[in-house]
Amino acid sequence: MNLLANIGLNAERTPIPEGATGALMRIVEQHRSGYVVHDGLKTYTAKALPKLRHQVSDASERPCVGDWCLVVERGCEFMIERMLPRFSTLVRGAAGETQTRQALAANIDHVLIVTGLDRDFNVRRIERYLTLVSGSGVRPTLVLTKADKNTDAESLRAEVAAIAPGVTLHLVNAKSTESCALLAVQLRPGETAVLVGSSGAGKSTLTNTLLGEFAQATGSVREADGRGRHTTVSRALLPLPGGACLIDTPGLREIKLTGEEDVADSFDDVAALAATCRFRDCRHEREPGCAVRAALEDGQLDAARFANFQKLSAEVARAGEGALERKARKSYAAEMSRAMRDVTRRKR
Ligand SMILES: Nc1nc2c(ncn2[C@@H]2O[C@H](COP(=O)(O)OP(=O)(O)OP(=O)(O)O)[C@@H](O)[C@H]2O)c(=O)[nH]1
Ligand SMILES: [Mg+2]
Ligand SMILES: [Zn+2]
Repeated sequence: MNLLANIGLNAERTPIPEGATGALMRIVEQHRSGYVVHDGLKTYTAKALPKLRHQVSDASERPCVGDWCLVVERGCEFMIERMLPRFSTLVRGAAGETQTRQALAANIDHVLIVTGLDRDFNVRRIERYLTLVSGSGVRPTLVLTKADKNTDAESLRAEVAAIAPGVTLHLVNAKSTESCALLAVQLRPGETAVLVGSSGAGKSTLTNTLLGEFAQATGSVREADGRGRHTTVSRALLPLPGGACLIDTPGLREIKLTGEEDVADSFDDVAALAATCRFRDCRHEREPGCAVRAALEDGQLDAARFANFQKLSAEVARAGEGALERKARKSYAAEMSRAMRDVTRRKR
Protein backbone atom coordinates (compact mmCIF):
# COMPACT_ATOMS: atom_id res chain seq x y z
CA MET A 1 0.00 0.00 0.00
CA ASN A 2 2.89 2.33 0.84
CA LEU A 3 4.39 1.71 -2.54
CA LEU A 4 1.14 2.57 -4.27
CA ALA A 5 1.10 5.92 -2.46
CA ASN A 6 4.20 6.76 -4.53
CA ILE A 7 2.06 6.58 -7.63
CA GLY A 8 -0.80 8.57 -6.14
CA LEU A 9 -2.99 6.09 -4.24
CA ASN A 10 -5.16 7.61 -1.55
CA ALA A 11 -7.30 4.94 0.09
CA GLU A 12 -9.93 7.46 1.15
CA ARG A 13 -10.57 8.59 -2.36
CA THR A 14 -10.08 5.17 -3.93
CA PRO A 15 -11.49 2.59 -1.54
CA ILE A 16 -10.54 -0.96 -2.42
CA PRO A 17 -13.64 -3.12 -2.88
CA GLU A 18 -14.06 -5.96 -0.39
CA GLY A 19 -13.29 -9.42 -1.66
CA ALA A 20 -11.32 -7.98 -4.55
CA THR A 21 -9.01 -10.37 -6.30
CA GLY A 22 -5.93 -9.40 -8.24
CA ALA A 23 -3.24 -6.84 -7.66
CA LEU A 24 -4.11 -3.18 -7.39
CA MET A 25 -2.24 -1.22 -10.05
CA ARG A 26 -2.45 2.12 -11.85
CA ILE A 27 -2.63 2.56 -15.59
CA VAL A 28 0.41 4.65 -16.50
CA GLU A 29 0.37 4.31 -20.28
CA GLN A 30 -2.28 3.76 -22.85
CA HIS A 31 -1.57 2.61 -26.40
CA ARG A 32 -3.67 1.33 -29.25
CA SER A 33 -2.46 -2.18 -28.54
CA GLY A 34 -2.88 -2.15 -24.76
CA TYR A 35 -1.80 -0.63 -21.47
CA VAL A 36 1.15 -0.31 -19.15
CA VAL A 37 0.29 -0.73 -15.47
CA HIS A 38 2.37 0.12 -12.38
CA ASP A 39 2.28 -1.65 -9.00
CA GLY A 40 4.34 1.00 -7.21
CA LEU A 41 7.58 -0.80 -7.92
CA LYS A 42 7.55 -1.91 -11.53
CA THR A 43 5.60 -1.59 -14.74
CA TYR A 44 3.99 -4.38 -16.75
CA THR A 45 2.34 -4.43 -20.14
CA ALA A 46 -1.26 -5.49 -19.81
CA LYS A 47 -4.45 -5.99 -21.74
CA ALA A 48 -7.94 -5.18 -20.54
CA LEU A 49 -10.79 -7.67 -20.54
CA PRO A 50 -12.78 -7.00 -23.73
CA LYS A 51 -15.91 -6.28 -21.68
CA LEU A 52 -14.16 -3.33 -20.01
CA ARG A 53 -13.59 -1.80 -23.41
CA HIS A 54 -16.80 -2.72 -25.17
CA GLN A 55 -19.56 -3.24 -22.61
CA VAL A 56 -19.53 0.36 -21.41
CA SER A 57 -22.34 2.82 -21.91
CA ASP A 58 -19.93 5.57 -22.89
CA ALA A 59 -16.43 5.43 -24.37
CA SER A 60 -15.19 7.68 -21.55
CA GLU A 61 -15.68 4.74 -19.16
CA ARG A 62 -13.00 2.65 -20.88
CA PRO A 63 -9.78 2.18 -18.92
CA CYS A 64 -7.55 5.23 -19.26
CA VAL A 65 -4.32 6.69 -17.90
CA GLY A 66 -4.62 7.41 -14.18
CA ASP A 67 -7.20 4.70 -13.57
CA TRP A 68 -6.84 2.26 -10.69
CA CYS A 69 -7.53 -1.34 -11.63
CA LEU A 70 -7.23 -4.93 -10.47
CA VAL A 71 -4.76 -6.95 -12.49
CA VAL A 72 -4.45 -10.73 -12.69
CA GLU A 73 -1.58 -12.71 -14.17
CA ARG A 74 -2.88 -15.16 -16.71
CA GLY A 75 -0.24 -17.41 -18.24
CA CYS A 76 2.37 -15.01 -19.48
CA GLU A 77 -0.07 -12.13 -19.74
CA PHE A 78 -1.30 -9.47 -17.37
CA MET A 79 -5.00 -8.80 -17.60
CA ILE A 80 -6.92 -5.80 -16.28
CA GLU A 81 -10.00 -7.48 -14.87
CA ARG A 82 -11.74 -4.78 -12.93
CA MET A 83 -11.78 -0.99 -12.79
CA LEU A 84 -12.10 0.97 -9.54
CA PRO A 85 -14.42 3.99 -9.42
CA ARG A 86 -12.77 7.28 -10.37
CA PHE A 87 -12.84 10.32 -8.11
CA SER A 88 -12.37 12.63 -11.10
CA THR A 89 -12.07 12.43 -14.86
CA LEU A 90 -11.05 14.94 -17.51
CA VAL A 91 -13.32 14.28 -20.48
CA ARG A 92 -13.70 15.85 -23.90
CA GLY A 93 -16.11 15.26 -26.75
CA ALA A 94 -14.57 12.60 -29.01
CA ALA A 95 -13.16 13.91 -32.29
CA GLY A 96 -15.43 13.83 -35.30
CA GLU A 97 -19.18 14.10 -35.44
CA THR A 98 -19.94 11.30 -32.98
CA GLN A 99 -21.73 12.10 -29.74
CA THR A 100 -19.35 10.08 -27.60
CA ARG A 101 -16.96 11.31 -24.96
CA GLN A 102 -13.34 10.45 -24.42
CA ALA A 103 -11.54 10.38 -21.08
CA LEU A 104 -8.18 12.11 -21.25
CA ALA A 105 -7.09 11.21 -17.72
CA ALA A 106 -8.63 9.75 -14.56
CA ASN A 107 -8.15 10.37 -10.83
CA ILE A 108 -6.48 13.73 -11.23
CA ASP A 109 -6.31 16.76 -8.92
CA HIS A 110 -4.91 19.31 -11.34
CA VAL A 111 -5.07 20.22 -15.00
CA LEU A 112 -2.11 22.23 -16.26
CA ILE A 113 -3.20 24.11 -19.38
CA VAL A 114 0.00 24.78 -21.30
CA THR A 115 0.30 27.54 -23.91
CA GLY A 116 3.46 28.65 -25.67
CA LEU A 117 4.19 32.37 -25.97
CA ASP A 118 4.83 31.94 -29.67
CA ARG A 119 2.43 31.28 -32.52
CA ASP A 120 0.56 28.96 -30.16
CA PHE A 121 -0.64 31.89 -28.05
CA ASN A 122 -4.42 32.27 -28.24
CA VAL A 123 -6.51 33.69 -25.41
CA ARG A 124 -9.74 32.31 -26.91
CA ARG A 125 -8.30 28.78 -26.85
CA ILE A 126 -7.33 29.23 -23.19
CA GLU A 127 -10.97 30.20 -22.51
CA ARG A 128 -12.07 27.01 -24.26
CA TYR A 129 -9.72 24.86 -22.14
CA LEU A 130 -10.92 26.56 -18.95
CA THR A 131 -14.50 25.83 -19.99
CA LEU A 132 -13.70 22.17 -20.66
CA VAL A 133 -12.05 21.83 -17.25
CA SER A 134 -14.99 23.60 -15.53
CA GLY A 135 -17.10 20.48 -16.05
CA SER A 136 -14.63 18.13 -14.38
CA GLY A 137 -14.42 19.61 -10.90
CA VAL A 138 -10.62 19.49 -11.24
CA ARG A 139 -8.45 22.51 -10.41
CA PRO A 140 -7.02 24.29 -13.46
CA THR A 141 -3.64 26.03 -13.55
CA LEU A 142 -2.41 28.04 -16.52
CA VAL A 143 1.18 27.67 -17.68
CA LEU A 144 2.63 30.04 -20.26
CA THR A 145 5.87 28.61 -21.66
CA LYS A 146 8.64 30.11 -23.81
CA ALA A 147 8.75 33.25 -21.67
CA ASP A 148 12.46 33.33 -22.57
CA LYS A 149 11.63 33.72 -26.26
CA ASN A 150 9.08 36.51 -26.05
CA THR A 151 10.01 40.06 -25.08
CA ASP A 152 6.32 40.80 -24.58
CA ALA A 153 5.82 37.99 -22.06
CA GLU A 154 4.69 40.21 -19.18
CA SER A 155 1.95 41.93 -21.15
CA LEU A 156 0.71 38.57 -22.50
CA ARG A 157 0.62 37.30 -18.93
CA ALA A 158 -1.57 40.29 -17.99
CA GLU A 159 -3.86 39.54 -20.93
CA VAL A 160 -4.32 35.97 -19.71
CA ALA A 161 -4.73 37.00 -16.06
CA ALA A 162 -7.60 39.29 -17.15
CA ILE A 163 -9.60 36.40 -18.64
CA ALA A 164 -8.90 34.00 -15.79
CA PRO A 165 -9.33 35.81 -12.48
CA GLY A 166 -8.63 33.51 -9.57
CA VAL A 167 -6.81 30.90 -11.66
CA THR A 168 -3.14 30.31 -10.79
CA LEU A 169 -0.91 31.42 -13.65
CA HIS A 170 2.75 30.59 -14.23
CA LEU A 171 5.01 32.25 -16.75
CA VAL A 172 8.01 29.98 -17.37
CA ASN A 173 10.87 28.88 -19.49
CA ALA A 174 9.96 25.20 -19.54
CA LYS A 175 13.61 24.26 -20.07
CA SER A 176 14.76 25.88 -16.83
CA THR A 177 14.46 24.21 -13.43
CA GLU A 178 14.67 27.56 -11.59
CA SER A 179 11.96 29.04 -13.75
CA CYS A 180 9.64 26.07 -13.00
CA ALA A 181 10.37 25.96 -9.25
CA LEU A 182 7.15 27.67 -8.16
CA LEU A 183 5.12 25.38 -10.39
CA ALA A 184 6.95 22.33 -9.05
CA VAL A 185 6.02 23.06 -5.42
CA GLN A 186 2.39 23.42 -6.42
CA LEU A 187 2.34 19.74 -7.42
CA ARG A 188 1.94 18.25 -3.98
CA PRO A 189 2.93 14.72 -2.95
CA GLY A 190 0.14 12.22 -3.55
CA GLU A 191 -1.55 14.43 -6.13
CA THR A 192 -1.80 13.81 -9.85
CA ALA A 193 -1.67 16.49 -12.52
CA VAL A 194 -2.32 16.22 -16.24
CA LEU A 195 -0.76 18.46 -18.90
CA VAL A 196 -2.94 19.58 -21.80
CA GLY A 197 -2.26 21.96 -24.68
CA SER A 198 -1.41 22.14 -28.36
CA SER A 199 1.39 20.18 -29.92
CA GLY A 200 4.65 22.03 -29.42
CA ALA A 201 3.41 24.01 -26.42
CA GLY A 202 6.14 22.49 -24.23
CA LYS A 203 4.32 19.79 -22.24
CA SER A 204 7.08 17.20 -22.58
CA THR A 205 9.81 19.80 -22.04
CA LEU A 206 8.07 20.78 -18.79
CA THR A 207 7.72 17.10 -17.84
CA ASN A 208 11.45 16.55 -18.36
CA THR A 209 12.35 19.62 -16.31
CA LEU A 210 10.06 18.54 -13.46
CA LEU A 211 11.51 15.01 -13.59
CA GLY A 212 14.96 16.56 -13.20
CA GLU A 213 17.71 13.97 -13.04
CA PHE A 214 15.14 11.22 -13.67
CA ALA A 215 14.22 12.58 -17.09
CA GLN A 216 16.56 10.31 -18.99
CA ALA A 217 15.73 7.21 -16.99
CA THR A 218 12.06 7.20 -17.88
CA GLY A 219 12.49 7.11 -21.62
CA SER A 220 8.80 7.86 -21.90
CA VAL A 221 9.27 11.45 -22.96
CA ARG A 222 11.19 12.70 -25.90
CA GLU A 223 12.61 16.11 -26.58
CA ALA A 224 10.95 17.53 -29.64
CA ASP A 225 12.91 18.44 -32.73
CA GLY A 226 10.54 21.25 -33.53
CA ARG A 227 7.22 22.67 -32.59
CA GLY A 228 3.78 21.35 -33.41
CA ARG A 229 4.99 18.01 -34.69
CA HIS A 230 2.97 15.80 -32.41
CA THR A 231 6.06 14.40 -30.78
CA THR A 232 4.25 12.70 -27.92
CA VAL A 233 1.98 10.00 -29.28
CA SER A 234 0.50 8.45 -26.16
CA ARG A 235 -0.41 9.48 -22.64
CA ALA A 236 1.97 8.59 -19.85
CA LEU A 237 1.88 8.98 -16.07
CA LEU A 238 5.25 9.67 -14.46
CA PRO A 239 6.03 9.83 -10.73
CA LEU A 240 7.91 13.06 -10.00
CA PRO A 241 10.80 13.17 -7.51
CA GLY A 242 8.74 15.43 -5.20
CA GLY A 243 6.03 12.77 -4.77
CA ALA A 244 3.39 14.03 -7.21
CA CYS A 245 2.45 12.28 -10.45
CA LEU A 246 2.37 13.99 -13.83
CA ILE A 247 0.52 12.83 -16.94
CA ASP A 248 2.03 13.98 -20.24
CA THR A 249 -0.37 13.88 -23.18
CA PRO A 250 -0.11 14.32 -26.95
CA GLY A 251 -1.15 17.76 -28.21
CA LEU A 252 -4.89 18.01 -28.74
CA ARG A 253 -6.05 18.92 -32.23
CA GLU A 254 -9.63 19.43 -31.15
CA ILE A 255 -11.01 20.55 -27.81
CA LYS A 256 -14.61 19.49 -28.15
CA LEU A 257 -16.92 20.22 -25.24
CA THR A 258 -19.12 17.48 -23.74
CA GLY A 259 -22.19 19.46 -22.64
CA GLU A 260 -21.39 19.02 -18.95
CA GLU A 261 -19.34 22.21 -18.68
CA ASP A 262 -20.28 25.19 -16.59
CA VAL A 263 -19.69 28.29 -18.78
CA ALA A 264 -20.72 30.53 -15.88
CA ASP A 265 -17.68 29.18 -14.05
CA SER A 266 -15.10 29.90 -16.76
CA PHE A 267 -16.81 33.22 -17.61
CA ASP A 268 -17.89 34.36 -14.16
CA ASP A 269 -17.49 38.05 -15.12
CA VAL A 270 -20.00 37.66 -17.96
CA ALA A 271 -22.30 35.57 -15.76
CA ALA A 272 -22.22 38.25 -13.03
CA LEU A 273 -23.15 40.94 -15.57
CA ALA A 274 -25.92 38.79 -17.06
CA ALA A 275 -27.38 38.34 -13.58
CA THR A 276 -28.03 42.07 -13.45
CA CYS A 277 -29.86 42.28 -16.82
CA ARG A 278 -33.48 43.40 -16.45
CA PHE A 279 -34.86 40.18 -17.93
CA ARG A 280 -33.84 36.83 -16.55
CA ASP A 281 -33.84 35.23 -20.00
CA CYS A 282 -32.03 38.20 -21.60
CA ARG A 283 -30.21 37.12 -24.75
CA HIS A 284 -28.08 40.27 -24.64
CA GLU A 285 -29.26 41.33 -28.07
CA ARG A 286 -31.66 44.29 -28.11
CA GLU A 287 -33.44 43.84 -24.79
CA PRO A 288 -33.87 46.99 -22.68
CA GLY A 289 -31.88 47.08 -19.43
CA CYS A 290 -29.21 44.68 -20.72
CA ALA A 291 -26.17 44.98 -18.47
CA VAL A 292 -23.99 42.94 -20.84
CA ARG A 293 -24.59 45.28 -23.81
CA ALA A 294 -23.95 48.26 -21.54
CA ALA A 295 -20.63 46.74 -20.43
CA LEU A 296 -19.68 46.04 -24.05
CA GLU A 297 -20.50 49.61 -25.02
CA ASP A 298 -18.47 51.25 -22.29
CA GLY A 299 -15.55 48.87 -22.86
CA GLN A 300 -15.84 47.11 -19.50
CA LEU A 301 -16.38 43.78 -21.31
CA ASP A 302 -14.22 42.77 -24.27
CA ALA A 303 -16.26 42.03 -27.42
CA ALA A 304 -14.07 39.07 -28.46
CA ARG A 305 -14.43 37.50 -25.02
CA PHE A 306 -18.20 37.96 -25.12
CA ALA A 307 -18.39 36.45 -28.63
CA ASN A 308 -16.45 33.42 -27.38
CA PHE A 309 -18.77 33.15 -24.37
CA GLN A 310 -21.76 33.02 -26.74
CA LYS A 311 -20.05 30.49 -28.99
CA LEU A 312 -18.99 28.18 -26.14
CA SER A 313 -22.41 28.48 -24.44
CA ALA A 314 -24.09 27.39 -27.69
CA GLU A 315 -21.67 24.47 -28.00
CA VAL A 316 -22.31 23.33 -24.45
CA ALA A 317 -26.07 23.52 -25.02
CA ARG A 318 -25.83 21.54 -28.27
CA ALA A 319 -23.55 18.88 -26.76
CA GLY A 320 -25.83 18.76 -23.70
CA GLU A 321 -28.78 17.80 -25.89
CA GLY A 322 -26.70 14.92 -27.24
CA ALA A 323 -25.85 13.90 -23.67
CA LEU A 324 -29.54 13.89 -22.72
CA GLU A 325 -30.31 11.69 -25.70
CA ARG A 326 -27.54 9.32 -24.63
CA LYS A 327 -28.94 9.21 -21.11
CA ALA A 328 -32.41 8.43 -22.46
CA ARG A 329 -30.99 5.64 -24.65
CA LYS A 330 -29.08 4.28 -21.68
CA SER A 331 -32.12 4.16 -19.41
CA TYR A 332 -34.16 2.64 -22.24
CA ALA A 333 -31.53 -0.10 -22.61
CA ALA A 334 -31.51 -0.68 -18.84
CA GLU A 335 -35.32 -0.83 -18.86
CA MET A 336 -35.28 -3.38 -21.69
CA SER A 337 -32.72 -5.62 -20.04
CA ARG A 338 -34.72 -5.49 -16.78
CA ALA A 339 -37.86 -6.45 -18.71
CA MET A 340 -36.00 -9.31 -20.41
CA ARG A 341 -34.78 -10.58 -17.03
CA ASP A 342 -38.33 -10.49 -15.68
CA VAL A 343 -39.55 -12.46 -18.69
CA THR A 344 -36.89 -15.17 -18.29
CA ARG A 345 -37.59 -15.34 -14.55
CA ARG A 346 -41.30 -15.82 -15.18
CA LYS A 347 -40.59 -18.55 -17.72
CA ARG A 348 -38.63 -20.52 -15.15
N1 LIG B 1 13.06 28.35 -25.48
C1 LIG B 1 12.08 27.55 -25.08
N2 LIG B 1 11.77 26.47 -25.82
C2 LIG B 1 10.79 25.67 -25.38
C3 LIG B 1 10.07 25.93 -24.19
N3 LIG B 1 9.13 24.97 -24.01
C4 LIG B 1 9.26 24.14 -25.07
N4 LIG B 1 10.25 24.55 -25.90
C5 LIG B 1 10.65 23.91 -27.17
O1 LIG B 1 9.47 23.72 -27.95
C6 LIG B 1 9.55 22.51 -28.69
C7 LIG B 1 8.31 21.66 -28.43
O2 LIG B 1 8.31 21.24 -27.09
P1 LIG B 1 7.63 19.87 -26.57
O3 LIG B 1 7.88 19.83 -25.10
O4 LIG B 1 8.04 18.72 -27.37
O5 LIG B 1 6.10 20.18 -26.87
P2 LIG B 1 4.84 19.25 -26.52
O6 LIG B 1 3.81 20.14 -25.93
O7 LIG B 1 5.25 18.09 -25.69
O8 LIG B 1 4.36 18.77 -27.97
P3 LIG B 1 3.61 17.40 -28.41
O9 LIG B 1 4.29 16.27 -27.75
O10 LIG B 1 3.73 17.40 -29.89
O11 LIG B 1 2.19 17.56 -27.96
C8 LIG B 1 10.86 21.87 -28.28
O12 LIG B 1 11.83 22.16 -29.26
C9 LIG B 1 11.21 22.54 -26.96
O13 LIG B 1 12.58 22.58 -26.73
C10 LIG B 1 10.43 27.10 -23.43
O14 LIG B 1 9.85 27.44 -22.38
N5 LIG B 1 11.45 27.86 -23.92
MG1 LIG C 1 5.06 16.10 -25.96
ZN1 LIG D 1 -28.55 41.06 -21.19
